[in-house]
Amino acid sequence: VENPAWWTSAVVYQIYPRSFADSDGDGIGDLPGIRGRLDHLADLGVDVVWLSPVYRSPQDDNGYDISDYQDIDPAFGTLADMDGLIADAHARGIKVVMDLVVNHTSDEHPWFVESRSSTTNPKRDWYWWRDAREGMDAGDPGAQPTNWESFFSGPAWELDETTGQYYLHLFSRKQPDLNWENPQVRQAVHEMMRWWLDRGVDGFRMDVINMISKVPDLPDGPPIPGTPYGDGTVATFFGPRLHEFLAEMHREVFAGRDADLITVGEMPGATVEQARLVTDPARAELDMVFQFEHVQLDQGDSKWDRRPLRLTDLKASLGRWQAGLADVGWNSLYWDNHDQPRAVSRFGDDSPAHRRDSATCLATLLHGHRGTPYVYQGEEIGMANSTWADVRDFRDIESLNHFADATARGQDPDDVLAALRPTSRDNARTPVQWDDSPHAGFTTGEPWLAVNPDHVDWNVAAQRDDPHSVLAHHRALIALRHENRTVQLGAFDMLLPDHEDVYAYTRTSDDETLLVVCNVSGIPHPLAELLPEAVEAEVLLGNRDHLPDHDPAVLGPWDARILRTA
Ligand code: ISL
Repeated sequence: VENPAWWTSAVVYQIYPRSFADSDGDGIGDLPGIRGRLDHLADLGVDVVWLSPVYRSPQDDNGYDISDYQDIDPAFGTLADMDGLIADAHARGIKVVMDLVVNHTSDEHPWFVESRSSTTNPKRDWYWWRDAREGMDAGDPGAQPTNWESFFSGPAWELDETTGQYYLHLFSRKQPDLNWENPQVRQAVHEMMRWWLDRGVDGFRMDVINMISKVPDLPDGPPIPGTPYGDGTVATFFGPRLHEFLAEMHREVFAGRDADLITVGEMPGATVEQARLVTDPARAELDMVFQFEHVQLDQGDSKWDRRPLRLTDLKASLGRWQAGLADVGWNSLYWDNHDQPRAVSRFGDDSPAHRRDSATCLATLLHGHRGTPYVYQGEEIGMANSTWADVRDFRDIESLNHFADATARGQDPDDVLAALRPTSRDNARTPVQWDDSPHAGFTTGEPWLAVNPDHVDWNVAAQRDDPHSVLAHHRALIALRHENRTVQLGAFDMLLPDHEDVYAYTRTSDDETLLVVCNVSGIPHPLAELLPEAVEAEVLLGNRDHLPDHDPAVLGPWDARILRTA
């Protein structure tokens, strides 16, 4: 690569502002809270901060339902706070990326308020309005215009009494989908994006951006067994005009300034081939995408049904993405975000004996790949899934809707609760654990979502000066990416594809070969037999080499090493 983009050596840190740091004691994290904790991010060494939405919002989906794209929600602060945050971050060399949620707005956005007011309103066509299914009356069971299920349970259509038509909402009924077929919609979005870039924002993470183009006649989807619904994703994921819309956005918003920016599109259902098109620099669409294959490998029939991850499946998947985007395009690398349960609980082992080592092992495995790593708040200290005694402990609309829906359909509430515990998005959303004080240093008030009781042992303050902490390990991984060109750009080759416990690969550049070897299990494995060249190799970074029982020839439980073999 001649002139690699700056983000090929960058690490991004995701903040979920609601749960990061509360400055005013209302129990909700806010922008001044973030400003007060920027030194933690500078100390970690991240290059970019991505903020989940802070725009004005009724908070039906914690800000992913926006009622004013050009204002800050009072719960988070003001535009002046945002300007101050951008300035403070820039002063530390940290870029700021905003979440761009433009597949849908809030139903309280003035655009939708106008659109719903009459069938002849000039903004009627800014959203997807349809009559009841032919031959049926509006409001009749099954009369929705298509058979699609919303991602948040129930039908994807809501009848609006004002005009007797239905509107489309792939997510909650308070998140109506914008109609990107209408050029006015696209222009309004572009204008808003330019306004933020002019304000100093350094890029966007684009929420479900692969859903903005729909198959225009909105066909029914194939039936989903056991439900009255059909799968609408065939008509809503990667629709016919997606690439056109992204290229147009690039021309209208990013052209001329994109060298300093970073754009990442969240794309559920993305295949390698689609991601390759979207991230091919010659096509000028986006820099990288978030794909979901690797976080669905432990799913059964639905996201509420979990089975153990088979490491061989993970290797096959991540390996295919590494190969597919090797010459063209770029990967983003993540385990955790605000929608996923905590990786250390899900793919690692959060029991006291293995929590530190499995958290550092997973981080090493991920950060060694080619791509841009994303660290989700709390991941850097090994935050784990929380404890949920009762359905009333949850706050997430997806979890609460699922509980109501599944129990209404006759499932045993205890079973539904048991399925929610390891899967709920709220596992990712408990407040950041800054210290061992009653609310973990997150707030002086009552937190909006209970702090994980384990914060007494797992918190930033306890790890900051510990050279072997999960935090210190992340710091080292980030520093290594900054200084090592092979980590940034070296070719990726998977080793031992059939081994059930050991994940190993090389990264190769003209100068050197790095070997990353991770024991993704609590059972020791004979490294001398598996990869003899690893035993004597120079250790760039290990997670267990300080332990008295460490043996270079044996991979201990959750042992992870980055080695230089040539
Ligand atoms: O069900 C899914 C698709 O198969 C999910 O992956 C879903 O599409 C994904 O979680 C989308 O998430 C994003 O958009 C949502 C919001 O609730 C999430 O927090 C956000 O990350 C709606 O804006």
